[in-house]
Amino acid sequence: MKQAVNLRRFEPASDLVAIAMATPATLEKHDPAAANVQIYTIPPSLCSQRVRMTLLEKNIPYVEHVVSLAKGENLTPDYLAINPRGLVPSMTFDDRSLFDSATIMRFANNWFTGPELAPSDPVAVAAMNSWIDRSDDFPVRGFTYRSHLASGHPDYWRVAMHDNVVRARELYPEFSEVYDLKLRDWHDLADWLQSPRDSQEGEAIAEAMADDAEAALRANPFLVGDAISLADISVFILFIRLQCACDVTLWSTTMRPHLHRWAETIKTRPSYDGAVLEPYRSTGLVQMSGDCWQPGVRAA
Ligand SMILES: N[C@@H](CCC(=O)N[C@@H](CS)C(=O)NCC(=O)O)C(=O)O
Repeated sequence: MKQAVNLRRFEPASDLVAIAMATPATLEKHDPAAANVQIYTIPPSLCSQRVRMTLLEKNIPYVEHVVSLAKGENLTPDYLAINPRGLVPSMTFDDRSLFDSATIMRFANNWFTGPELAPSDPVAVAAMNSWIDRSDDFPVRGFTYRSHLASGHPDYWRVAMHDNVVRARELYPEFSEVYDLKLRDWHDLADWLQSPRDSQEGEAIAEAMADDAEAALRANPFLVGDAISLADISVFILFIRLQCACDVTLWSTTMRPHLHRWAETIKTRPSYDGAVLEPYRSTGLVQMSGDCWQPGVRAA
């Protein structure tokens, strides 16, 4: 049976991916200041938030390029040379490029000097990787898009993920394979939105993850130990999106108190402001509501 190709889970074999997946303690580290790190993002993208938060936690200086999905900049041959699936985020450093947020996070932690964001115990490393994979597999786009449609804001998504792709397919037929993959992905998302069962399943997965996180945080200050790791960054960025922007309440002062304490602690870190709030503020894409943010309407 032919295996379905997943647009968003794509890690071609390469030396950089191998470094990303290696056990951190065994690797020689490099000075990020000499590496000319550049990232390609869109401010509200959850995967971009994860990468920014990782780089900020590692004190890695970077230049950020905002890729306009509205203008289809992610679909041009130039961008496809950096990210063959036309997705954000991507990272370039020295003369190399790398994509997929989890791979970038792992690579940045393994390759560059700066605070260590992975535990040293191999069992805890496996637990960290499992948290990263679980947050990667979560159908967050469906939740975000559903909330976006409910907000009454213009439907930027259809333009970015359908109309622009159809146009790009006419302009650059040599890339039709990836555009077809993207159009199929768009139809899968549309089907998800029509399926109350899929969204109920998604909510059940979120609840199960939150229960597991509560148990882990009862035992330790962070998900896999005493210090913040890539697991916390991955899960926090997902949970804060669900909690603040998608009406999926995972914690409160009375519900899952350890998760609540953990989330409030991470919100005080400068990397949260730098990775999530500031990019929203600077593009007019955030509205504060209580101590939480809500995506706002895109500035004209
Ligand atoms: N597994 C990929 C997923 C990347 C992804 O889905 N990026 C979204 C933004 S969060 C995107 O580029 N969407 C535009 C599109 O689908 O064309 C990662 O973690 O980097």
